[in-house]
Amino acid sequence: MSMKLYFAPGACSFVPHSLLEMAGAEFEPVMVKLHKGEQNEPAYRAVNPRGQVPVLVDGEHTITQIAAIVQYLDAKFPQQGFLPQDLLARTKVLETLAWMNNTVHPTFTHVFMPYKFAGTPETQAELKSFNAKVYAGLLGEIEQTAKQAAESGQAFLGGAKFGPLDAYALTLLRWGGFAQIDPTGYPALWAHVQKVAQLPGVAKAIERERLQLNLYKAA
Ligand SMILES: N[C@@H](CCC(=O)N[C@@H](CS)C(=O)NCC(=O)O)C(=O)O
Repeated sequence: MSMKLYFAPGACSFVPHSLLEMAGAEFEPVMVKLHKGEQNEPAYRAVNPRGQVPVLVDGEHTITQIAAIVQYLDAKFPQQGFLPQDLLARTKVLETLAWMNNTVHPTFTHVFMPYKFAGTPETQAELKSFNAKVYAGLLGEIEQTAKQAAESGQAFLGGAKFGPLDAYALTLLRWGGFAQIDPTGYPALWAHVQKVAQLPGVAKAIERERLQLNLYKAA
């Protein structure tokens, strides 16, 4: 059965995008231009009524939400070891994945799309500056994870193999550039992200999305 991934360049859909490429999966990448509002058009709402990427379509099945897509791809490509086999190790990876998805990611959304959370320009400006600081602190937590992994000789954030935490960490650190956060201020994470970016499948997803890793520009 053929798969399709609806993605937007630089968005959180990079997580399943890089997993699919790492698995060498056959899939059709379908680009959704969020800046042009394509996610709100009826054609896309028919795919995902919530108007978000990523969406994975596998045959007649449509799956949304990174946490669900990741578990689906892990089961579909077991040889990749995207999630550890060991129950506790797997649970801890899912714990961090949930936190990245339900805490770190929405904090950035308050910086990038403050109009989704407040109506007045003043409140939006306050949301933006306040959450940029919160976001810098949350990236600091991921820095600690990367540091611990490096110090203990663990190749990837979730264990010995590349997985969703590595792809999400790359995405989240990259987003920091939009919030005036210098990625080099997180040395272990920045080193890890640069290493992950060179994995052939990840590099392929980066190339398709035309991503620049360091978006930071000093004010
Ligand atoms: N919890 C969702 C988050 C998805 C999400 O926030 N997607 C963003 C891109 S990173 C999006 O499609 N935004 C479009 C919009 O809000 O208009 C998931 O895991 O898939």
